[in-house]
Amino acid sequence: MSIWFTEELHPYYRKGIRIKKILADEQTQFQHLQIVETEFFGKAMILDGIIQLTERDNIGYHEMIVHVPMLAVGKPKRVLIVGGGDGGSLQQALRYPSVEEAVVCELDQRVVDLSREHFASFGDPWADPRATLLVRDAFGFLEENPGQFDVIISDTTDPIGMAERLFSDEFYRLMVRALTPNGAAATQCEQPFFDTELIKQIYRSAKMLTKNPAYYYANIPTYPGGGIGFMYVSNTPWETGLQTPFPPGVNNYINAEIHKAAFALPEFFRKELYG
Ligand code: SPD
Repeated sequence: MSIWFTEELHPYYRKGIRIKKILADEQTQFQHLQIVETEFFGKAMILDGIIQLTERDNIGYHEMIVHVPMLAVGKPKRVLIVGGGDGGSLQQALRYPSVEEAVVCELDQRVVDLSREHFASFGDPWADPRATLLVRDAFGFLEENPGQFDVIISDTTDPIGMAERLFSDEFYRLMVRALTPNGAAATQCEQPFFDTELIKQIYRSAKMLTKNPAYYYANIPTYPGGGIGFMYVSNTPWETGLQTPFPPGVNNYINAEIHKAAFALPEFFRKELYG
């Protein structure tokens, strides 16, 4: 079998990847979950018709969303991952010997189960005794845990349906409240071309809550527009992380130059965001 999977982001934009085989296809309690074998990108996870990750290009997403705030904090001890049930962010966070506990707050147990089955390259981070999985909504957990986490990673789906709340001012307020005073967060923050207004709203919110928020970007060919951005949210400037050595283990995307360059924005968008 050889078919094209097409993701239509807007009525004026769609992208496609060629698929060899459908490996899993189920309606969970929360969403339509598919795992497919693609022609070029290895296995891919698709949720409600939107590509979440592929074996070939997920590393840029996971390394950038995790290492930028972790390096800025230096020696983070407690890490919270909101969403992230596939385990990719958890794998990166656990590379830091300073981490004593990494909590993943994921709503859908099936995302965890099917990822463990199909994405062996994540190395089953769940087996690490420092990892805790909470199958629950993140809002309540954040409310119950003020000042508890050195790093928070919001590794979510797009702001559609149940994930929309994770892009709201209220979520950012609770997330910053759950950080330690010098803690740092990074959030999945969409695409400058397609989501300018949303990113501006999130930046405004982050700026009210912390001293040094900033937007940065990574190239992920299977995402719309070929990449995705992240909001760094912290009182600690992101540049602090440039002085911190990378944790043990292999980087496949981030290096010192990429770390710095990711914060350089194209002029049209820099003006929109920072004025
Ligand atoms: N447009 C798709 C964005 C997907 C972001 N979430 C990826 C989850 C990987 N852990």
